[in-house]
Amino acid sequence: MNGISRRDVIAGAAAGGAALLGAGPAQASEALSTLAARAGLLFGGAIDNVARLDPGMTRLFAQQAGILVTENALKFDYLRPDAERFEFGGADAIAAFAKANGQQLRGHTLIWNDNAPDWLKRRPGREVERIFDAHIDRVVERYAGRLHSWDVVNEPFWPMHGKPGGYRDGPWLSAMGPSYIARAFRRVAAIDKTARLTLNEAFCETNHEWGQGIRPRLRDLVAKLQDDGAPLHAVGFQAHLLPHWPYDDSAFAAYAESFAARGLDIYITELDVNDEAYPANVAERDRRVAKRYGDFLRAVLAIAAVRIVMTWQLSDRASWLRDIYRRAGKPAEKLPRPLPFDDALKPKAAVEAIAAAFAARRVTP
Ligand code: 9MR
Repeated sequence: MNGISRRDVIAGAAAGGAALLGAGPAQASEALSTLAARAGLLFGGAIDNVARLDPGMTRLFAQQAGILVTENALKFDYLRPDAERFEFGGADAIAAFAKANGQQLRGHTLIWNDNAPDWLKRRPGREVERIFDAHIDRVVERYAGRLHSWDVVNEPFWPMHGKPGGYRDGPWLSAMGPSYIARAFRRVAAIDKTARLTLNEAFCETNHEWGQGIRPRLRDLVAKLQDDGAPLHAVGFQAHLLPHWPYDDSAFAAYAESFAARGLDIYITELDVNDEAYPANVAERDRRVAKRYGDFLRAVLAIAAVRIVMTWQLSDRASWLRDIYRRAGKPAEKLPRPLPFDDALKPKAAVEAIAAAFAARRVTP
């Protein structure tokens, strides 16, 4: 992509977006949240406080999203810089933003073995258990009755850690073993009577060995939680799609449907498309990304139990993938374009593909 400047990229995508939606920029067209509602779905995206303080981004979220999710603000390490403090400012600001815009809000994520702060890692097991219970009580009480759903536990499995059962390693697993999962769900349910309690997992969408390793383990865990009477309402599939890995969307949809058959809702919680393997040409890259969104959504939206589709942020400008590739030294013009809206917040081909998948949904949820 030598010779293509950032301005060219933005101008090209903006022109493409306007043509795709026919009626001009996204602002003038029907919002994805409106199109989703007609398909019996909530559509939205992850937001952090950087995006919340960016006026263009806040307009985009207000226009397009019926539901938001805290990208980082409710994570343990963000809330708990040290053992004594709870820093609720970031999460409170996002909750207030959602309320002001009439949007629902998902809490992400209460318990995750990843990204534990050092102060927690140094505590003995008994103390970690006490911190776990007290953290859940304090955080869940604060937002009780205000959240659409909680990702109570995020990414329970990471077979690459080599732990028995394929569980993700970290302070909660070390202190309590896998029992921390049911314990978290029970504790949240005792406090928040309205949030849908969700188990959120990564990589189940792919046939890559990571997905193949996690899928049966998640299925068995959910069965056990339900057999034990743990309060679980939904399974979240993140869907950070990596098109250079193997996929069989119908096989994934059949897998997801097996949770629906157990009475659970299905949420697509963190959708984006890593365009690393696609051609450098921006228009072609955006076309391939759009096709991937469309193919994936058409397959999963055939499941009536799918209630939510959320992308991880809305605009390429704030994608987590940008940070990763920037740190890896990728030149600006090769940074990923994984989201429905471009750097200039204009709709890309993916918006049309998502809209078409919503319009084509033929289920009665
Ligand atoms: O997008 C998030 C990034 O800003 C954070 O640095 C990172 C670690 O907290 O988490 C990213 O979000 C992840 C999410 O919480 C769980 N699924 C994978 C997401 C992308 O890494």
